[in-house]
Amino acid sequence: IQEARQWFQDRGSMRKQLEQDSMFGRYKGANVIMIQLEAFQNFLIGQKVDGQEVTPNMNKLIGESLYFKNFYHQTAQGRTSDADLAANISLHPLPSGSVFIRFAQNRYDSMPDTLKDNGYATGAFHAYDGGFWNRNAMYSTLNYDKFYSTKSFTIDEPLGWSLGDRSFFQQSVDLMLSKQQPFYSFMVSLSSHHPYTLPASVQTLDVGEFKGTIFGDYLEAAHYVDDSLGDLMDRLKAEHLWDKSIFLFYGDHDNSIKEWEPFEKFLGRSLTELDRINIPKQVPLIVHLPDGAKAGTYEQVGGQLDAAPTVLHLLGISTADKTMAGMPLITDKPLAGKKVVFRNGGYTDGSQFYMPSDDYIAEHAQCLDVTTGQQVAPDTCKSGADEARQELIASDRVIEHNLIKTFRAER
Ligand code: GP9
Repeated sequence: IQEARQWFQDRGSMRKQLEQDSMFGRYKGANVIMIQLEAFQNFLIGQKVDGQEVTPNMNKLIGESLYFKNFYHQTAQGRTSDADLAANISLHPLPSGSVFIRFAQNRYDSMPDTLKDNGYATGAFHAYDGGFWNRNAMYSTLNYDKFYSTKSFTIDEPLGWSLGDRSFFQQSVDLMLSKQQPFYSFMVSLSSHHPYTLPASVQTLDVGEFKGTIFGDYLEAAHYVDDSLGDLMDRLKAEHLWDKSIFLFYGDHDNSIKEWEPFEKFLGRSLTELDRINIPKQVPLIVHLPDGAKAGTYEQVGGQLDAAPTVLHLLGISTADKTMAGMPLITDKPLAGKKVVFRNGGYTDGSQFYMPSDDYIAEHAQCLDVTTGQQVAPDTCKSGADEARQELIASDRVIEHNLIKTFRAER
């Protein structure tokens, strides 16, 4: 308990120091609209297929937003629920199972709970069975005012597992409009779920040589999601919410397509060792600030655990005493030495990338220099790997022993 307490106190002190930063509290009182996009990987951004942009709306948004191109998902077996845990609770998933299912009764220092304490109306939106990934129980633990599951939506655009994202986003805005401001709305999309087959009526991209393949279907689904997101942004502008809200989205996890050939064809090059690590792990993080400030493409590494600390930093809500493992990414200066830690014990700090052996990526552990893409002496990654292990141990202890309850009792 003492070790875990100390680890999180140290992390909280690091965040405390950043409260001097000019971005801390710059958007105090803004609404927050955060979207978790199903299986949405970073390699799609800015790419074309047969001359057509796959993500035209996102590409355009990047011109007026912060785009983190070295942003990683940190999920494990709990997939979508792990991404939600990482982004809203800033703790790591466990080595097995889903925290949403195994530890839904714990206390957590979550973004919805923290925002509610600060006067926000909070809502989670996902047009599917509320029991999936145990969301009903977990969202009640996280203290959302309301979880809008499939029962709250009219299925007027049946697609894939449920309601199409286009209608899902629009109906979610209808629901948001009935809320007091400021609000926090967390939306979880679904239309780009494996195996990605959408009806011909919504396939508007000519995927050429990928037609009839799962990779081609994935591109179609991504294009549909991008288009739905474009409609959502137009609607938020029309409703005068756009310039009153921090709007951000990230991908939840990889697309489970475990062959490299279509990626190589799509990207028009053979993949390096580093590509094979990065492609399945990188998801986009795009953040639009109410005044469009700080637009640009950022090299700073980050991961899903950084989402909640980033948003709370912008709102000027201290996370110094929160049991969160992430760090704010939107600050005056890039964070020196910032690491993204993965559930398998791997990490990257933007200079090195350490990956333990993995059936899919490589047979042996790899310690790569990110600039050259070359293997370096394994010892180069040793201290980083030790720190990654400490972070995972601290996070696991908190979850497995419900330590936030203990820590809160001590406050
Ligand atoms: C279902 C959705 C899918 O509610 O979140 O989760 P996944 O299968 O991607 O983990």
